[in-house]
Amino acid sequence: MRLDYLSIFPDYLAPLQLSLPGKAVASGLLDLHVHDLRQWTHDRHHTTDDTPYGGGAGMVMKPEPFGEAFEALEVGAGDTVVFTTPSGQPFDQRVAEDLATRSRLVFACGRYEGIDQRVIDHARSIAEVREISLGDYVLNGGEVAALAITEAVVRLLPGFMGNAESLVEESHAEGGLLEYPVYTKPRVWRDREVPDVLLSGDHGRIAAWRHDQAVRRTAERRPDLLHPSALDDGTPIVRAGRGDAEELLTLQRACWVQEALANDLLDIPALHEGLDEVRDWIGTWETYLVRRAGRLVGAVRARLDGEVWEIGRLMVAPDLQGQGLGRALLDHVQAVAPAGATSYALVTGGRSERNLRLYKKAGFRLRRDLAAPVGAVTLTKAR
Ligand code: JCZ
Repeated sequence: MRLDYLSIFPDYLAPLQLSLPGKAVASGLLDLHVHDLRQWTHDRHHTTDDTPYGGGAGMVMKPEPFGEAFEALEVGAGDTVVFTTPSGQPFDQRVAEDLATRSRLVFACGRYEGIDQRVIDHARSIAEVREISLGDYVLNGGEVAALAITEAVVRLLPGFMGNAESLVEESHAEGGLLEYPVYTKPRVWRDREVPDVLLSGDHGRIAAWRHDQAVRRTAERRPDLLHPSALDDGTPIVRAGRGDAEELLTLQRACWVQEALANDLLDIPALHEGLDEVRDWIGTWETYLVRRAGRLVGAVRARLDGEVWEIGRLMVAPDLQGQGLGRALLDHVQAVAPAGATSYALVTGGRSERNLRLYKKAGFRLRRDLAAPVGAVTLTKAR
């Protein structure tokens, strides 16, 4: 894996050369490059920031040095550019696992009030972009967040410090529970004894005690992890029933407002649908849903029209887009197509770049020769 870091404080990232990533570099597993962003400035003062348009406190990072850096480093298709920002997607083990599959990560570390938005938009046009938050607190810059993300990702790489076994028994792999408490010698320390069960030699009792401790801790500290939907890994996709109509209508409104804005269309039929229409289509279309923490966050529907498996209303809650939920739903709805289907078809906004990219990645092709509503396009794929 190749890792690049763009920062005006490259010394902040010095720990990367030591420690765990350092060993992975020595072994050839990692190709790691820290860059001083100021090398892509041209004025005497190596300026990387300027005052914000529209006014307001603080300074904003100028776009040009980042643009030149992307060019000099040949950032392009297949690369993932990571912007660390408090307004990004919360970082967790799933995100780390996803990033660990990439061949190249480029960390753009901001300072001050952040980076000119056009840098992120531009990066999205040349590579894949992830905006990631370490958590709901504010750091002075992106460097520490980039370090944390790096450590979480690098330890997952196949071949890193014989991780194969050690990763199996982990906190968040362990049934989604927090870790049980651990003890070592001496058996008595400052009048505190190691729990007897751990000295019993009874592996069944030990496992049961540890599990019980893990559940207690989780209930006390992280009740959110005990929610039924947090317990299953992966993305369970379930068939919708009539009782899902209210939530589906809410999701549909959120998604179609966004779709209308993206396509400069104020009038999209789906925006005017009410509960009765949604109940109707749950009855006539096969509809599939994804929930997160009990909340409906994604849906898709399909029906057979002759030999065409007509897919529609692929919706992901606006705050959870870009995490692969749309792709998971799209893959699922294709997988459940009946035997009689010989092709898939779907309609989407002609200017919904992100939707079009998703469909094209999934093998769908634009069909200008086929009819579509105003502002929309039809895409098809052979089965
Ligand atoms: C740039 N301030 C980049 C990220 N989770 C989290 N907290 N704070 C950050 C962050 C703060 C920043 C910059 C200027 C990331």
